[in-house]
Amino acid sequence: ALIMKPQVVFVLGGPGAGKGTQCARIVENYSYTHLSAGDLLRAERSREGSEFGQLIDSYIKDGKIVPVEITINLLRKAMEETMEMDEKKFRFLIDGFPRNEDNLQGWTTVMEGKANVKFVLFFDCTSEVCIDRCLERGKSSGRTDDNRASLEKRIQTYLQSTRPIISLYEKQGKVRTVDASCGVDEVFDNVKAILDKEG
Ligand code: UP5
Ligand code: MG
Repeated sequence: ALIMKPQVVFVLGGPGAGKGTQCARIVENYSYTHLSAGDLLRAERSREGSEFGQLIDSYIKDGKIVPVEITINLLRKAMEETMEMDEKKFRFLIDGFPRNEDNLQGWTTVMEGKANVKFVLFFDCTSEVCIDRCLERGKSSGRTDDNRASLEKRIQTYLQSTRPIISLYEKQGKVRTVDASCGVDEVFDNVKAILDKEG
């Protein structure tokens, strides 16, 4: 069978910017498979017999970025499994990755030539909006990092490590920026305009 090369859109933005929410909307309307690196890490954390459970747990609570060897394997496996189940599913939204130099290097090492990064969808809003949304969600999410102490670290990590990655892609003309500070529907209108243009 002819196996298509995976087509990837990296979805980036601060904690709580709405990456997961908008990816869910995209999946309803376009032929993309959503892979959240954070969700994959949280699933691995609670997988029986995982050797990385404790490490992932402490990194997430501290808002630190897990070593890429772990994350890239989870992503690669998820992409492979998706394409093995349905060869038409070769378009991926990779949500919350790459977050730092280490992530980017790991991606390049493992995936260069094996997947095409089409562009970066960047959900842009202020840290205040990010914090408010995560604290609001924290009332019911059960996420160990939706508290003020973890959030401060997540924001710090985002500003120090992830923004430079977005800037790097920006220099390559690969960033599509969405104003993420408005309501969910309005943000999605903006997303649609981009995806309809990019195909
Ligand atoms: N909400 C969403 N959109 C809204 C809107 N337009 N108006 C009002 N409210 C809106 O949304 C967050 C909350 O806001 C929700 O309650 C939603 O209803 C509301 P969501 O869509 O979940 O935002 P998202 O950007 O996905 O926020 P998330 O918290 O998932 O972002 P993070 O990037 O912080 O979390 P992630 O799961 O990606 O990573 C968690 C941790 O995992 C990281 O801190 C890190 O420790 C680790 N990690 C790695 O180490 N490596 C990786 O590659 C990935 C993660
Ligand atoms: Mg998310």
